[in-house]
Order: sequence, then C-alpha cells, then structure tokens
Amino acid sequence: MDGAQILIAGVGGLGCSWAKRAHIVCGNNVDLVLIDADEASFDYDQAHLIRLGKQSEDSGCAALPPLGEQRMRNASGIVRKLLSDVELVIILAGLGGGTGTGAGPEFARQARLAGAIVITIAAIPFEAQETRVKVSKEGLPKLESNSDVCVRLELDRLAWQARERGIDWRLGASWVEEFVEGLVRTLLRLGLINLDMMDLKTIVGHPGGSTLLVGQGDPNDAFSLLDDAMGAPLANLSFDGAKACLLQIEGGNGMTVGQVGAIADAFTSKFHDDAQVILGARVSDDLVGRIRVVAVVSGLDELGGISID
Ligand SMILES: Nc1nc2c(ncn2[C@@H]2O[C@H](COP(=O)(O)OP(=O)(O)OP(=O)(O)O)[C@@H](O)[C@H]2O)c(=O)[nH]1
Ligand SMILES: [Mg+2]
Repeated sequence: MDGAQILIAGVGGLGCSWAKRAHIVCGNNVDLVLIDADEASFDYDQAHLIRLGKQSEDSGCAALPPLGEQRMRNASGIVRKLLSDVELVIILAGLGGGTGTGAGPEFARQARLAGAIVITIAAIPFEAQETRVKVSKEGLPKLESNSDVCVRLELDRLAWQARERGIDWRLGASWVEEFVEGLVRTLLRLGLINLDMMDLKTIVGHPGGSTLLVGQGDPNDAFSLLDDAMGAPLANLSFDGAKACLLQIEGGNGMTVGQVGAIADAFTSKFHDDAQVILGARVSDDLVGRIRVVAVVSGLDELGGISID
C-alpha cells in the first residue's frame, strides 16, 4: 500500500470537528479537507477548505439539506482537482443539519465518480431531536448509496460512552479518531501479509450492507477484543451471515500465529460458511502486550440488521 493517497473529509460542523481530530492523530500520512458553510469550522491551517456559501455567512446551510447539496454540486470543479490522485476517502459527517445531510452524500458521489473508495462515518442525531432525526432519515439512504462502506454512529450511544470516558461527545469521545487512525494505519503500512487497496476493493465490492469494526485488547483474549469492537457506539449490528471481511491484526513483538488465528476465528465465527476473509497481520513496536484489530465487514443482509428506528 506504499504511496496510497488517503483523504479525510469533514462535512458540516460536527464532521469537520471530528475530521480535524482524526487528522491530528493520523499525522501527515493523510490529507484533510474541511467542507462547510460555517467559518467556525475552518480554524485549522493544515487542511484544504471548501467553503459552501459566502464567507460572511455563519449559519451553515441553515438546516436545509437541498441547499447543502446544491452548493456542493457547484464546487464539483474544485473537488475533481482535489481528488485526482486520491484512492480512499474517509468522510465524517453528522446528519440532521443542512451541510452534513445535503453536501455529505453529494461529496461522496463526486468522490466515487473520481474513482475513490468511499468510507463514511455518519452520526445519527439524538433520539430526542425529532426534527433532526427526520432530516437524517431522508439523508442517510443517499449517503449509503453513495458510499462503499457507511458506518452509522449513534450520538445517544456516543454520548453515553463519552460520559463514561469523561470526554465531550462533540469531540467524538476520542472514539472517532481511534477508529479513523486504525483504518488509516491498516491501509498505509505494509503488513506481514500485505493488505492493500485491491483487497479493500474486493471486500467492499460484495453486494449488501457493510460496516467497520475497530477493537483493542489483550492478545490472549480474543473474545474480549471482539466485545471491545462491538462496544463501539455504532448502530445495532449483527454479523450473522456476513459474506466478506478484511481483517487486519496488529500486535507487539511477541504476537504469535496462535493468537492471530484465535482472533480471526472469534471475529468470523458468525459469518457465512463460504465467507471470503482476507487476513493481514503486522508487528508494531508501539503495541506492547496489546493487539489492535480492524475489520471491514460486508455482504451483510439488509444492512446486517442495522436499525435507526
Ligand atoms: N444536542 C446537540 N446536538 C448537536 C450539537 N451539534 C451537533 N449536533 C448533532 O449533530 C448533527 C449535525 O450537526 P452539524 O454538524 O452541526 O450540522 P451541519 O451539517 O453543520 O448543518 P448546518 O449547520 O445546518 O448546515 C445535528 O443534527 C445534531 O444531531 C450540539 O451542540 N448539541
Ligand atoms: Mg453547521
């Protein structure tokens, strides 16, 4: 995967705030673009900026997705230039407002058109925000159909987890940046067994729903690792019958083939009998006595039973 071009894209207020944090953790390995109509999102000097609307405005796309979509479409020339060498785009967006909901799916569409793989992390509004939930339900199908993988993150679950960790949920409860970093590291570095963008393309090419898991834990306790990954603030997930998976396992110097095997078994035990599993393993000096797993799972029936109702 040497030389792969990865772009993190934040769309809307929440998306931009998470994207900046993810970029800080990932460092200069990846590029960042911030897309918003609100100047407040652009307080970061290491990013490409796409301003949707006039500089003097600060009301975003005023909770109007069609406005966000239209403005994003008008920016297609800039997007095409920005994406000319990009292989993978990781979009972060909060649904329920105008920019994330409207411009997010349109940006994803343009990214796919430019030939990139698109992985989206979409925040679903708090249940109590009825109007925003309604808007998000209109936007989500568009975002899903324009993404190769769309991970739904529920703000209710995220906020609950953030409280436990004592972190502000608006900052992603540090979960968002861990997630993006896990994914980026998986794809950027060469492993013992080399995974690359072609593998990712093969996996996300399976029909059906898809999602992403990131877990960390004790190398000898495969099931608690799986629990850690499943404990993410994602919408309800079921992997029963999944048909494809790219699994990257990263551990410290002492990592054994037995540990890798046990973890692979734990993660894939509920999958379809003929599931295609692409496995990669890598030793990293910075992981002492810990193992990190990143899984892109696809071929899920009806989006794997994910529900936001
Ligand atoms: N309760 C609460 N929810 C928030 C807050 N900020 C964002 N959200 C949630 O995150 C979703 C996305 O919000 P933003 O990213 O700010 O929206 P946007 O895409 O910038 O949309 P516009 O500003 O309308 O253009 C909202 O629908 C809310 O569910 C906040 O301060 N409080
Ligand atoms: Mg906004």
